[in-house]
Amino acid sequence: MPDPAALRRAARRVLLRNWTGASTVPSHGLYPHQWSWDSAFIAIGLRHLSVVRAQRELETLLAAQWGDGRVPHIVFNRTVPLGAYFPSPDFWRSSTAGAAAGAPADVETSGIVQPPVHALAAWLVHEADPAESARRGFLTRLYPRLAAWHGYLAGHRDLGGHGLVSMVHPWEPGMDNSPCWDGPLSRVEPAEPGSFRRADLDHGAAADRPTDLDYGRYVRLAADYRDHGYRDADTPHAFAVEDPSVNALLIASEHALAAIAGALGADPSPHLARAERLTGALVSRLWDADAGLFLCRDVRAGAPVRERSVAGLIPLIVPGLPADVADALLRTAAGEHFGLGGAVRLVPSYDLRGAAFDPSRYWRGPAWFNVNWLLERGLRQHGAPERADALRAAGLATAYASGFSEYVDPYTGQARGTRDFSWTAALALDLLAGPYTGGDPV
Ligand code: 2M8
Repeated sequence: MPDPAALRRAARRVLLRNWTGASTVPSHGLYPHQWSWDSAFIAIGLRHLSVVRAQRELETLLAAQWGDGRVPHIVFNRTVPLGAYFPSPDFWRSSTAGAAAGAPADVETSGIVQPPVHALAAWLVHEADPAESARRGFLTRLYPRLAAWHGYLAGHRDLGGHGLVSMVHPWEPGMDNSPCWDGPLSRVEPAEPGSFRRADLDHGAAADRPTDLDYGRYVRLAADYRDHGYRDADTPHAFAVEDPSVNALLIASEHALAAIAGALGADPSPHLARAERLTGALVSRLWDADAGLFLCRDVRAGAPVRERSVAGLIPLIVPGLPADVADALLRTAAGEHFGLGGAVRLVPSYDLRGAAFDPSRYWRGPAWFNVNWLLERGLRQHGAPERADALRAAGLATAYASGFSEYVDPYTGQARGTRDFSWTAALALDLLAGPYTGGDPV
């Protein structure tokens, strides 16, 4: 365990350096704009440094919400040169191509989404200083926006027709090049290699990043969506996947919305009812008892994706999961595929025994800090406090020793991806502040 004061100082320095005045970049070089689920995790850490700044982080993001309720996965900083990140605002063209879907006119954004961690983050930020939150009307301003965001997902994204939310681009679940997407993505015609220029390879090692072929397919899917005005009903959505992690995060956030409604004197019951419906659909549609974890479902093929991704363990954060399912998840986490408490320092993003496992490449094996933070909460919530304590200690030690890297080799803890990465620093601060004791809605 690193010296807590030194860790806190170092994490604080990362967050101060990555703060742009209204929000935080994930990293100045590789990701120089505001990202949706990054900001949620960042706010959870920032609340330990400045509650006002944590509130601002979420409010800046939600100010770019579209009229149809979607929260875009990137909010572009107009002072950053176009070539600094691809796809840039001139690719997405949100203010024009997305106008019919209600894209804001005064800010450029992407047109896809990321996992809905925001209501959970808002609740945790509120709880850090409820009096200050009430004084500034924080929840009052955020509640309708968060409710509209969940409304967009429920109303426009149930592409499978069974009550779960589908993601329509591999960037949406946040685990960009997970082996779970290989099958569904193989049906997508890649964009011409010469038709775009990747900016990520200017900052990251090619062996740590997705391949060019993957990028060609990402570009094709995003361009198709844009060319259909980002209207879900009109877009063919060649890629549509029900992901257990995204749906679990929505459930957790729906519980948080219920708590927010309660704090505002509004009726929490619609949120609790939706959380319950989603939990039922998650278990009946994505649980695989033989594998002992949740599987993604390829909505276009109408079949489960038979790959073990850490996304299948994230439902541990869902309160009210059936006890036999939670017990099986705990066994799977500690088994040969994920190695918790045994072979690895931190839980990998993908099956240690899987054919596609690669300890260095992005979401195909490395351990990520946001995922391990979620699992730490899930373990604590489902009666495995010793395992949670050990994961917390490993998370803190590895975050510090790796220079707050974006991801690490799960076996060695060696830094991978970019350094001084915001959510790694933020979530280290949150872990440092003390173990979650079960008082929150999730
Ligand atoms: C990564 O994704 C972006 C695209 O959104 C990229 O590769 O350029 C992912 O790790 C994603 O989960 C994360 O939100 C984003 C910014 O940190 O980077």
